[in-house]
Amino acid sequence: MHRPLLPKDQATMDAGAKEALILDLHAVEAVKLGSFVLKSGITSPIYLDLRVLVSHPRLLASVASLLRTLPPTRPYDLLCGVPYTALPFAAVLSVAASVPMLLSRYDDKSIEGTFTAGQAVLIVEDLVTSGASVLETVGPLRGEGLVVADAVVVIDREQGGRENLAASGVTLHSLMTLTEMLAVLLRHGKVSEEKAGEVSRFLDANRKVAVPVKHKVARKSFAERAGLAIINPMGRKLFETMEAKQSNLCVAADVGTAKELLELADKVGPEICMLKTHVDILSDFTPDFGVKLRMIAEKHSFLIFEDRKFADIGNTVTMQSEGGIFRILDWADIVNAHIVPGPGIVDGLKLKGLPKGRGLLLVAEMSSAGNLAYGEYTAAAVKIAEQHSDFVIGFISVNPASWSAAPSSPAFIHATPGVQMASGGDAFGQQYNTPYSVINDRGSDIIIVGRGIIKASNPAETAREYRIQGWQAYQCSLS
Ligand code: S5P
Repeated sequence: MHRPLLPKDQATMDAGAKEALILDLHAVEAVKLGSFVLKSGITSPIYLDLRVLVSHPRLLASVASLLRTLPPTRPYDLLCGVPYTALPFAAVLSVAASVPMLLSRYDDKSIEGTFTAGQAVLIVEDLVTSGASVLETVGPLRGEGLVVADAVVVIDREQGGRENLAASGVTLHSLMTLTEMLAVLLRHGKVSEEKAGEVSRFLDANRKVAVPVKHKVARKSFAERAGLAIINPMGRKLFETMEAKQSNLCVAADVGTAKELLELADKVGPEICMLKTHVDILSDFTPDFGVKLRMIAEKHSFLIFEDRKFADIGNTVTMQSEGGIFRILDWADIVNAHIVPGPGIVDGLKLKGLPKGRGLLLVAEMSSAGNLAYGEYTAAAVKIAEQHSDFVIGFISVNPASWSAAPSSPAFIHATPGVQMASGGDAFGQQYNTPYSVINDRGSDIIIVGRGIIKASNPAETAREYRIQGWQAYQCSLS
């Protein structure tokens, strides 16, 4: 871990160097006076545009070396500039201090560079008004498990950014405030008394600029997404079933016998879009199981998902899915697979599954405590799905809203296990979230409910309650 760079106190920063920088900024027209609408929406009589510094290497170097004098509250391992103006500041600082840098992309918020969760990142920014831009960069970094405690900035416009950032756990360290800058410009005759007064009055009137609330991007409806799943008939069918039955409930039929399973399927059938099976736990399995289950599925219009979680090389999974006692591909519409073996597992399942019109869910995340499916692993699942979007219909996921680094296409469906009416867990690390949290907060589409329904005294009635909860959460997420 890198120590704070030159741990000199801000107060002791060379006042001469700061004054020279302010005059230089004025000379290169980084400071403009007039009437300007800022990113935060307020109209300002002063505009600071530090982008011009890319044309002045000497000034760029001086800004970077002055930023090095600002002591952060904790040591850091990495630097990350807020796009775009501060990127060259961070780059120059990175080279001068030999501290590696990350690039946070402005468009999709993905992060370029090498890092591990738990490392501390120092944010580098040109100006802070409300702090919104800094927070837009901090969010995805924290989403990757990185620690962000400090931001260094050239100019603090003193308009609430320091307080807004502190409220989000980020301490702001500025080279100068707008007031300090104005005082220097006034002393050197670069601004009139009248203009300086106008700027001070403006600052006094705008001490608290709130971070603009980004409007939640409305999600597409299942009907719209059915239209997007053009090359994937099983994905489309699932979306259409959900829309037609107003159900995003999948029951996990984890019962011990085929007899119980078929009875349960008939009872909960009207409420569900999909029934999930673990065929290898049925003690009385017979070859006619699939035919019987398909009849019930047709009667109630739901899809059958065998939760086999294939995890072997392509050649083996081809045989496992088609043959053996269970002959899964004869009766299951959808199966799922881990991506541990790499994309060959999808090729293997696709070989026999695609001609039968079946679909595949990739296990991108898991619900159990301490599982290893996160970060790059999850992103790899998205990539594999995109490469096989004719066969992969979506994912087993837990928090797809957090996949900002690699968001999945709306043509893919997300099904989430670990759902009960109250959050909590079981004795083996299962972790439960509520239907509302799973669909509305975590951005999933389908709730997979096992014991919450099958252990209830009236599974049909309980399934109805879960269907209503899940569907209401979906409708809420559309508005
Ligand atoms: O990460 C996972 C993936 C799956 S498919 N966590 C899970 O719990 N599952 C399955 O969902 C699990 O095998 C079980 O069939 C169901 C959850 O059951 P419940 O009784 O805990 O609701």
